[in-house]
Amino acid sequence: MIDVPTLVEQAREGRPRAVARLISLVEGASPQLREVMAALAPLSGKAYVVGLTGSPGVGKSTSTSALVTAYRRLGKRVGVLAVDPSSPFSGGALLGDRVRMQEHATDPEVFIRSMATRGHLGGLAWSAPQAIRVLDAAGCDVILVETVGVGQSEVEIAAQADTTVVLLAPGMGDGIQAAKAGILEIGDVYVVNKADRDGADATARELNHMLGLGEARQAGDWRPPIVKTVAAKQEGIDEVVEALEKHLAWMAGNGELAARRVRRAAQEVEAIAVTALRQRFGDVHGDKHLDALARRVADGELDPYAAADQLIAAVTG
Ligand SMILES: Nc1nc2c(ncn2[C@@H]2O[C@H](COP(=O)(O)OP(=O)(O)OP(=O)(O)O)[C@@H](O)[C@H]2O)c(=O)[nH]1
Ligand SMILES: [Mg+2]
Repeated sequence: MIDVPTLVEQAREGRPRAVARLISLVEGASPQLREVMAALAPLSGKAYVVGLTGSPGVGKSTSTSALVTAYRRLGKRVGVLAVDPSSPFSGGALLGDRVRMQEHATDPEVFIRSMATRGHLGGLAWSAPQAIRVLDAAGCDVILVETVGVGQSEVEIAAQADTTVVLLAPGMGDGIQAAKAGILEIGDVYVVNKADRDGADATARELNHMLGLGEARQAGDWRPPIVKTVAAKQEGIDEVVEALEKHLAWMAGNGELAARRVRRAAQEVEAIAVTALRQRFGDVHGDKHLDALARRVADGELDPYAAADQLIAAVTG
C-alpha cells in the first residue's frame, strides 16, 4: 500500500518523483485514487490549463517545448502532460516528445509527464483532469496538455483545457480544408506553425476567412487570434503567450473561466459515475437476479423495461 498523505505532501513540495508516482496511480486506475483525489481537491484550481491540438507532425511538441521556455523566462512553474488516448502503451509515440523536451529535463521547475490511458473505459474523461490536478497541486502555474493521436480525443481534450490552442502548418494536405471541420470550433488561439515554409501566409489568410464565416459576434465576444510561429526557432512564441494571457484575462473577467472549469468537473464526475455503474452492471452479469428477470421476460411475464427498472434499482440500491 502507498502512503498517500506522505506522497501528496511530497508532491506539494514539488518533488518530481512524488508527482510521477501520483500520475502513475492515475494512469493505472489505482483503487487508491479516491484517497489521492480527496487529498488533492483542496489544493487544486490554481493552474492555467492550456490544451494543444492539431494534426500529426504540425509541431505540437516543438511548440510545447518552446512555450515551456517562454514561461520559464517569466518565472512560471510549468507542467507538461502528453496524453496518448489511442494507445495502451506509454512508450512509442511519446518517445520523440521526450527527446524534444530534453532541454527542460533538468529544470526543477518543469514537470513533464506522459500518460497513456490503457484503454480503460471513459479513460480520458477522468484521467486527464486527475493528472492535471496532480500537476496543479504540485504548484504548476501553467499546465500544457498535448494530445498525441487524432480524432475525437482532440475535441475531448479541448473540453478539458481553460484555453485551447489549435495548430496548423502550411503544406499539410490541403491546409484548413483538410482539417476536420470541428477544429474551427474549438480553437481559442490559432497558431500557424512552420512559418519559415512557403504558404504560411496563405494558410493564415484562409484560416482567417474560415473563422470569419458565420461570424455573428457581439461586442465583448472573443475573436480567436491567429499567430504565426517558427516553433523550432522560438519565433512568435512570445506572441502566443501574449494571446494566451489575453484569453485568460478575458475568461476571468466574464465568468467564462469558472464556467469552463465547472464543465470540466461535470465531465469528470459523470465519467467516474458511469465507470462505477458499468462495473456494477458487470458484476450483475451472470448474477441470479438478472437471470431471474431475464427468464420472466422470456416467458412474457414481465416487459423488458420493467425488468430494466428492477435491475437498475438493484444495482444502485
Ligand atoms: N520547418 C519547421 N519545422 C518545424 C517547426 N516546428 C517543428 N518542426 C518540425 O516538424 C516535425 C514535427 O514536429 P513535432 O513537434 O514533433 O510535431 P507534433 O505535432 O508534436 O507531432 P506528433 O506528436 O507526432 O503529432 C519535427 O521534425 C520538427 O523539428 C518549424 O517551426 N519549422
Ligand atoms: Mg508530439
